[in-house]
Amino acid sequence: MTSTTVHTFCRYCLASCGVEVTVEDNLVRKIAPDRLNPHSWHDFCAKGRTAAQLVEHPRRILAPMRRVGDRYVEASWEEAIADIAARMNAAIEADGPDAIGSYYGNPSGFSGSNVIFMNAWLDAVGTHNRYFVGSVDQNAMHVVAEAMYGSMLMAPVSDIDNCDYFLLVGTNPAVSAWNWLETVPGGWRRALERQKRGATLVVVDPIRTESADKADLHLAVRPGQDWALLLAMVKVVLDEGLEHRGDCADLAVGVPEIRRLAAEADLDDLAARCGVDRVTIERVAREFAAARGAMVVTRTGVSLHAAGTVAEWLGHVLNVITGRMDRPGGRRFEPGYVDALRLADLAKGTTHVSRVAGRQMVAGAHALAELPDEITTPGPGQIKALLINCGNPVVSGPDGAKLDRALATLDLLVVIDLVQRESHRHAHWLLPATHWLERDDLLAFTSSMHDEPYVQYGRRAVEPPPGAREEWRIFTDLTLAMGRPLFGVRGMNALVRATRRAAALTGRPQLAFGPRWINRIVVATARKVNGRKLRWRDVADNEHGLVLGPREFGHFRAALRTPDKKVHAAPPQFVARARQLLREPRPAAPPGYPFQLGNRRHRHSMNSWLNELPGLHPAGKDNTVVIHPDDATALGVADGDRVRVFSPVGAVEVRATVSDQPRRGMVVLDHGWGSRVFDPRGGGPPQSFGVNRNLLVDGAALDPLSQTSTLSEAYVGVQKI
Ligand SMILES: Nc1nc2c(c(=O)[nH]1)N[C@H]1C(S)=C(S)[C@@H](COP(=O)(O)OP(=O)(O)OC[C@H]3O[C@@H](n4cnc5c(=O)[nH]c(N)nc54)[C@H](O)[C@@H]3O)O[C@H]1N2
Ligand SMILES: Nc1nc2c(c(=O)[nH]1)N[C@H]1C(S)=C(S)[C@@H](COP(=O)(O)OP(=O)(O)OC[C@H]3O[C@@H](n4cnc5c(=O)[nH]c(N)nc54)[C@H](O)[C@@H]3O)O[C@H]1N2
Ligand code: SF4
Ligand SMILES: [Mo]
Repeated sequence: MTSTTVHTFCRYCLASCGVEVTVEDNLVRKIAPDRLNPHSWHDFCAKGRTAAQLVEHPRRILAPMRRVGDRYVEASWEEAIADIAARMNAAIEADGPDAIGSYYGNPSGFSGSNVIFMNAWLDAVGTHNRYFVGSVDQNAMHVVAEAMYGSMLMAPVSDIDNCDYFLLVGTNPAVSAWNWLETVPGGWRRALERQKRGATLVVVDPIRTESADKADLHLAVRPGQDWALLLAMVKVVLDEGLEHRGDCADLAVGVPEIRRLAAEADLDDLAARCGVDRVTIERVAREFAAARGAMVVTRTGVSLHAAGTVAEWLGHVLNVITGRMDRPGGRRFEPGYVDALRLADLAKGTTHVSRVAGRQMVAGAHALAELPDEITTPGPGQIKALLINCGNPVVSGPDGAKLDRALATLDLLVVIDLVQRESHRHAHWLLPATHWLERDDLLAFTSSMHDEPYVQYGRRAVEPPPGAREEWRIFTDLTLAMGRPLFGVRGMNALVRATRRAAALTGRPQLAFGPRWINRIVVATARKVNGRKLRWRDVADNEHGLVLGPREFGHFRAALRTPDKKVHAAPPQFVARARQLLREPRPAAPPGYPFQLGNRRHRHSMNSWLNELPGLHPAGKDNTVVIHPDDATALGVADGDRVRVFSPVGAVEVRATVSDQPRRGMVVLDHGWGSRVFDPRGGGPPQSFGVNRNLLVDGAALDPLSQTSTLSEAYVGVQKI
């Protein structure tokens, strides 16, 4: 038996841990951290260690499967592509390109070729009905970056090793690792090392999380009210003259508008809104401004709220006015080897107002919350066929029951995934994808999110099952079969066919047009890093990955995409929304629904898609509703009791855990559970663990600026069963 070792990186989350995979006879025997990886193995976790369990999932889809009545039968790829192409073309001929919709989820971001070729197909079709995970995740960051820095992809990267004051708002890096829209390998460990050397860690979270437990100060903010907390801190900084004069005058425009806004706000009112006392707010603001290196980091705990964009914005404002941009210990701009901002500029052309809700796209897509009505509302532009690529929106998005009902009415639902999950139950076609262990990837477009200039070519460790295909191939074949020009560029299909013929004639499959071509072009046109031009050989020869040079400062200003090359500190739409929030009464629970529904991640969960695996959550495969002891007493609920959690749109029954981790007045139910895993090959009963807490969230409630669903501030009631 031959045993080989492959060095690659885990593509479950953006921590991108370098891994060493031991393979015997095309089977993964072991996955360990790759300690020779110079950048990214330090967050290595059980999800990466057990990654082969998804590869060998007993319910994995191994060939295209077509729905026949209430069963699925295997079909060839030729049949699948021909049928899907014909049905999509018929829908387009009858109703126009918007009859085709697509939703792509988080894992698509971990395959460069998936995203590129999916867009090639979308542009070929010409549909505006594009939906993606951003509206249940990071849209607020895109909206803020676009308005302040001129590019939705201009994500500032944390310079942890020089930081003296961490203000972490709505993030739990002890569990989630320091990632998403930035990759700071070992970020949490590095922050704790700084803390040992005297840095202060402040964690703002309504739950006393694993991260809050380690903090010097935990501010148990009222959910959804970070905007008030951050505005109060901005106010203290400006009122007390603690701002960075140089940056306020020279790097940024709009600081006078912020000053006016802050002057209109009252510190006691803001403190009452966010539930953090005024003295503490003043102290933190002063310490933050005085620290040599400091950063505010905001993430999903901020964004999944109605005021998410305003809070996200004010976090950036606090960094800007205290001189934290592009300075040691603050937030850098990492140019990476690919100019991702230029590519994002190219995508700016895609704008569209949605048919039913009448909203503009955000980050090139419409809000997931709009999808059900776009499927069920008759008229020109109604979605008749939908493709789900790497997504589970019934579980990850709001009011999954409504989306589920809508999906059932489609003429055609096509799913590309490894297994059939909750959102896929009405699928007409299930198309089997490959796992990252079976696929080569160059994640070029996230190169400016790494906290040092870095490149690694993610190699496959094992060959995929013969019936599985990479998404890029599926999208290319579908586009060719539909007879529409790949990338929307005339002549592309002829080129693809010619290269495929050449590949067949010469017996060299790599000649066929595909991601290899794109990767070579990306590397050939890469920008110089550290004065050095990247060559393909550098990428190919360094299986552990390659750090291209030291972290550099001084790229931020030149990279700004605003016309005047300044940070726009006070985009008028944000200021106006903040004024509106200031005028609104303090939020109160509606009658009958006294609790705010919080959310956490678990180290061993990846959104909705690994919980069922045997190696993860061995102690108990479900989620429980966590209730503060005082609230539990008032409800007559004891630890372990079964309770009903209900909202105006749904109800779930779960076990209660009594714990003083959450704030009083909130209950916590982890997302990602309650997603059935079906058995299209064996026909066995669906497996399901835990409950889908997003069934309780009303899809109509959105942050108006980013169209993000308010997944972390729904109001619910709790009853003992
Ligand atoms: N209440 C609440 N809801 C949330 C969140 C929250 O914090 N609270 N978090 C939100 C966030 S941050 C996110 S990112 C979303 C996630 O939302 P989604 O991206 O919609 O859903 P996932 O649960 O990530 O499901 C991903 C699917 O992709 C499949 N998959 C995995 N790898 C591949 C692959 O390589 N190819 C293909 N074709 N399929 C693959 C998996 O099997 C799974 O079915 O959920 C959001 N929802
Ligand atoms: N183990 C694991 N790691 C992951 C993922 C995973 O599913 N599992 N998902 C990956 C993905 S897709 C993403 S986007 C990132 C997300 O990374 P993070 O944004 O750090 O995600 P969470 O761990 O959910 O932390 C969010 C925190 O916000 C808090 N919160 C909720 N509401 C509020 C509020 O109103 N104000 C404040 N201040 N805090 C609030 C929650 O209690 C929670 O502790 O993690 C990535 N890493
Ligand atoms: S899932 Fe775990 S091993 Fe994989 S990249 Fe994320 S932190 Fe690393
Ligand atoms: Mo996410």
